[in-house]
Amino acid sequence: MPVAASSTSRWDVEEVEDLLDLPFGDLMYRAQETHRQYHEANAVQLSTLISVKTGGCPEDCGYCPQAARYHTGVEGHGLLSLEEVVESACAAKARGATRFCMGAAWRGPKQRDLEQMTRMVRAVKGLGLETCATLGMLKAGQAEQLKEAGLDYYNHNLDTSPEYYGEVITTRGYEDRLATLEKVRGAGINVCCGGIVGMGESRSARAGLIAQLANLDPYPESVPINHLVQVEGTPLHGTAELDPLEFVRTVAAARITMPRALVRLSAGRREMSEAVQALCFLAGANSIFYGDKLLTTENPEAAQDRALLDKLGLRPM
Ligand code: SAM
Ligand code: DTB
Ligand code: SF4
Repeated sequence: MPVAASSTSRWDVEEVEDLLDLPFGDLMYRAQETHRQYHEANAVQLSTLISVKTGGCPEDCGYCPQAARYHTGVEGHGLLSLEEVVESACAAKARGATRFCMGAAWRGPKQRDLEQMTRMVRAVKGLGLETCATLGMLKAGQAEQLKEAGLDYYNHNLDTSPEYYGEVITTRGYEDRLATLEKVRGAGINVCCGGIVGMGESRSARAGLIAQLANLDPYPESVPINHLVQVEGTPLHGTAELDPLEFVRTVAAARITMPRALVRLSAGRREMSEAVQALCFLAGANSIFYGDKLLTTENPEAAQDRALLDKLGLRPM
């Protein structure tokens, strides 16, 4: 089936489904074409994560080890000190990361929390790193305070399609997420927004997610594509494994529909073979989480990632 080369920025779900349905080689070819037109072919951006506040979250996201209501064995802690965060950021910079992403297991930050966060953002920015934060839903005025402190990116994921969303999360709606994304945009902060694949969703739900992301106006500067990390105790633990090539296809669809974005091969890399990761890079992924830990789960060791990039002839941006 022919897939129109889209010059418009609007993507119907069916158009994205048509992409996902392409013969694998054709899809990869399209993704490479787009990738090489808009990006340096062999450069990968490195972001390091830190969990500045872990566990005890009141939300019910079915994938998340940090939700208080699931018994996952995650050891929670309150907000880290400024010194602890700065120390981690320095270490990340020394390892070669260029972006430092601070995550907190909140439904949203209280004003007191936000003030602490602005101090952290200011300090990390002062080290010469790009700053990113993911703190949950924002209230009016909070995004502006973060921007003023020097926040470059705010991560807030749509996670899945609007239709599948209710199967995964009930304590906040799709509209709430879109409202936070608008506040981020409105404050002039770059948007980092993506989703999770492998939660038992259909191919058409993956198309629905990608279409939603691509139709944000403008589409996000940064698009994390996570593979579900199955954590015992969460409702999604035990979900049937997704064919890894479906994950690769989703990355390719993100690349084609959001040509200028950094597409990040995000959570779940530790459970992925090097061959699948290589296919994700071919599909247009040009960013990774770099460092031994994501928020609460393991990521490949930094040295192992450097070796992989080296083997593939990829160089850090
Ligand atoms: N609490 C804030 C929120 O949800 O907006 C920020 C932190 S939350 C952990 C950030 C994102 O991590 C989620 O939106 C989800 O996409 C991703 N995530 C959480 N648990 C995951 C898992 N087990 N596998 C893959 N991605 C996950
Ligand atoms: C995103 O899209 N993925 C990151 C980051 N944004 C905050 C988080 C992945 C979390 C994986 C599960 C964990 O380590 O707790
Ligand atoms: Fe809380 Fe975020 Fe985990 Fe949802 S994803 S339970 S909001 S920490």
